Amino acid sequence: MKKVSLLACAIMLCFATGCETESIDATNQPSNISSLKKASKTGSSVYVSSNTSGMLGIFNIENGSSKMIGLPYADADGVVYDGSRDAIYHVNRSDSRLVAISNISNAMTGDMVMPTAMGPTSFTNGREATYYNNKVVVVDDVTPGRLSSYHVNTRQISDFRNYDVGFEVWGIQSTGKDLWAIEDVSNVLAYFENFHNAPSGDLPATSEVAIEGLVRTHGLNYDESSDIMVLTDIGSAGSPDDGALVVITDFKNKFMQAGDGGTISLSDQIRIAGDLTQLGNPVDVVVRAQEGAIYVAERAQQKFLVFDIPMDNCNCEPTHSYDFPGASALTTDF
Ligand SMILES: [Ca+2]
Ligand SMILES: [Ca+2]
Repeated sequence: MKKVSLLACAIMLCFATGCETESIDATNQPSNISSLKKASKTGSSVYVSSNTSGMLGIFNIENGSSKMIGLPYADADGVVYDGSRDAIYHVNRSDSRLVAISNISNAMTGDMVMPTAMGPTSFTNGREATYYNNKVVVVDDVTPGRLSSYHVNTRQISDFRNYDVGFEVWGIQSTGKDLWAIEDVSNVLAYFENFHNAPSGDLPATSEVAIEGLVRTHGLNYDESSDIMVLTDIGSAGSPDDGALVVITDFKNKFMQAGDGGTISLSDQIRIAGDLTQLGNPVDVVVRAQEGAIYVAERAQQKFLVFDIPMDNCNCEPTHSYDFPGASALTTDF
């Protein structure tokens, strides 16, 4: 990783973030969450993309520190962490390419990092990304939507496969060889069984389930260890204060019960919504039951937010709220 120390960037970012050093901890968790079986933990960082600032935020949830790293592109979206290489793969929307940035945990505030690999231009409107087994899948938010899969490492990113899924896509996540995807401008969650073995071309979803009460979803994250799915609801894209989070516990069973074409009802969801939540257009989310926390990229309010996982519907305040201009996507290294 090439570094150029940029004092100006650091000063600007202190301005943008207020150089917050608030501690992010995980106290007062619901008992059923804190008693979950502990999985092995690899890191303590949340990586947050911006689609306006040319900055990557790295927030440490153990000690509350944060770092702001400069990038040679202003507009970024999906970000994924590769623990085997200490690298991130980042959707560079300015140049419509997936890029790799290595030694990411050694980057310091004010550094300008340069990608160590850059993929081909095979998407035009990149959004979310997900990682599985040396491959990164990138959403191309065109109509109808596409998914591009790449072979990745820190030195090379090459085309692997391309899929036409027949609907506009925003959030995606691999769980093993399978893939979850949300249908933009709808309340529908799609599941592609054995996605990573499918050949290029038209790819219909294995099953599609509607989420009752959800207006328009963008982000999704499934925590396999606790079987919790969280979906974001941006409400109206033009309204900056009507966002929500939908938490679905015992998710796999509820998804199977609903079946293809079915619905997960409001009574099977926990909803975080209301004037205390600071949610307007939540575009990406990560849920980690081990930390009892939900991490959110909130685009309309331009914030990185952290919530406790609630037991019931609530108009909850975030436990932490950081100004983050252009917040567009996030991931964790744990
Ligand atoms: Ca909204
Ligand atoms: Ca994400």
